[in-house]
Amino acid sequence: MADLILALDVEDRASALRIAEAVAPHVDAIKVGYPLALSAGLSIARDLNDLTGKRLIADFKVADIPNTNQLICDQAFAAGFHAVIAQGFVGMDAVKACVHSAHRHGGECYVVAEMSHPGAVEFFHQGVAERIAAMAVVAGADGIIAPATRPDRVQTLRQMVGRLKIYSPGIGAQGGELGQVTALVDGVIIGRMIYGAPDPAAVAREIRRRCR
Ligand code: NUP
Repeated sequence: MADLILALDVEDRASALRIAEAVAPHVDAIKVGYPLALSAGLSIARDLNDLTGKRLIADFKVADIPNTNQLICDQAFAAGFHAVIAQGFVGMDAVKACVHSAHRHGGECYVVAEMSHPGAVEFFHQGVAERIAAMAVVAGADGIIAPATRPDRVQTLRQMVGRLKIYSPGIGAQGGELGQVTALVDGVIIGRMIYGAPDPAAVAREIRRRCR
């Protein structure tokens, strides 16, 4: 059984709120990334909270020095997010700064171990993703992000992280198939296949049924 996380990558507040309200009964969490945060501002988190009551994940792929990472994560949690996504390649100290911020706020931190797009193989392979996943465990992260576009890699990374959560993007628009990953992961992150559909709520309902 995997959770369904909506990637709400629309670029205006009105569409975001309309889609979120319609889809909320059929998803477990909502992920906000740069497209929406930069267009609508961080206050979108409070609006989504009030409207849906769902867990909100800030996908800012935080990737700076430890001090700046902490400041970024503190802002996200102060705005009302419940979890942040950080990059792992910046190293243990920078990841720990995100984890500590998250846990101080009663939230969670997920670390990108390997990305889902084709170009990710240039730098995330040759053992890098495995090292990041292992480091995420030691850093105390709550989970990792691993690519639904490469179920074999999700399986490999599962061996590195044990019972840590794995959230997996890449289904639908990026070519990944739901049926190949639901049994391997704790949550699937899906954007365009849901918010780009004529009836986002109907699509989300069906995906969630298949995640159960
Ligand atoms: O490796 C990653 N791949 C990925 O697609 C890490 C991510 N955080 N994402 C995000 O997941 C991406 O930024 C987008 O918000 C979502 C996938 O959206 P879609 O391809 O389903 O539209």
